[in-house]
Amino acid sequence: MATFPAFLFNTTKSKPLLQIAEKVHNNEMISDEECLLLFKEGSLGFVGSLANYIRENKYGDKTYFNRNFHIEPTNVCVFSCSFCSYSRLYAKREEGWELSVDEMVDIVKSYDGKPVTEVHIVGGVHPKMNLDYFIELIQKIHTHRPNLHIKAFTAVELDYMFRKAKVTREKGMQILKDAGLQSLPGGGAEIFHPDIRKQIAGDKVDAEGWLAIHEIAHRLGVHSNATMLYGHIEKFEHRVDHMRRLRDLQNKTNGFNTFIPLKFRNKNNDMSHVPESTLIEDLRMYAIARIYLHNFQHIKAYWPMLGRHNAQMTLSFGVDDLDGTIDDSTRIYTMAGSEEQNPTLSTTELVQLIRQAHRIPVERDTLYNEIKVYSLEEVIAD
Ligand code: V47
Ligand code: SF4
Repeated sequence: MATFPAFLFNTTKSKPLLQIAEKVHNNEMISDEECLLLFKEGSLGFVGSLANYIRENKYGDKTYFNRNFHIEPTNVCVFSCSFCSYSRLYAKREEGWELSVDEMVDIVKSYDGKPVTEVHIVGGVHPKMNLDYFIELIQKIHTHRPNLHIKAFTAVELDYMFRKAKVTREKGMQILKDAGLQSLPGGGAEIFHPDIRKQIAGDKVDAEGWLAIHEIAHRLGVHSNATMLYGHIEKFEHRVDHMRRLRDLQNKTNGFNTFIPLKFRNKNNDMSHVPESTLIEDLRMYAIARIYLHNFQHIKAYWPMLGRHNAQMTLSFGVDDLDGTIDDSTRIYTMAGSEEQNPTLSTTELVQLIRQAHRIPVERDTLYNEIKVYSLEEVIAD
């Protein structure tokens, strides 16, 4: 049991903030209004102390990571999200790539004998890569390495795939599950509120569609993650609205594994004029997510986009999980201006990063079953 930061009761002057501290102390959920108040008035020290208490109460010093690798089938995309530095349908078509099923299976084969537990497959929405194409991909990967957990396709990709194939979302999801799909990643959520969504991602699946696809997946026993793209033109109200919708769905299904706040990066996209959030805002975002999303077991930081040293800091602000190991060759963030131009870390380096933050590294599988707890002295073989 972690010790509650009781000094907050003496040092906090604002009565509404005190009430929030009391709720956290009593393990009660906070309201939307209280969440908004945290965004508007909660200092980094205040929200950080509460979030760290919640995190340590749940896991102590344990910090999770998994050994995964990414496959990006294509960066060609029929949509045109204004924050995206990645899609190459209309502009710079010559920089587009399209992998064949066999090329992707070859990538999987290149990890034969390596101790990876998950493949994460996400890309642009290619007009010609259809449901049959992806069924074949999932089947071939699953046949080749049945123990490799396949986490694939955002709700945006799935919505397009199912509509094109003229199958219901239920049927489409069942077919992919039968082929070997086991989890959904959390991308494509961006900001749910229509006032913002129509400005930054107006032509792809809306909030209701994104949530419906995740609900269907959860009902079929396919767990998923949830993200939020923050720190651009949205207001704090939109962040609260976004997290409320996720919290409500989680109350219904309990199918989300983790929440991943994604910091907007402003290079090489149509929103380059929008300044990026500061580190203080980033840490407050993680902490407030940990406080508000009481029914989410995990809060994850994706270090390739935050930068490894900033990601280390989030471990004191509510985050219990660091993503991005082994050979994270995803290009979405390097293209969007992350300072991590070479987003790969060996397991040794990731374990060191966690230890430097005075936490205990724990390798997990996709569903957060613990594979290995690393002692402080142990030397790791990659
Ligand atoms: O939906 C795109 C984001 C997401 C930018 O589920 C950008 O385990 C910042 O969802 N600045 C895709 N973000 C990546 C994603 C993800 C990543 C890691 C782990 C998991 C998981 C999911 O990337 C998109 C969008 O929100 N994104 N462009 C940008 N300029
Ligand atoms: Fe396409 Fe995804 Fe980029 Fe939007 S964020 S343009 S859906 S690749």
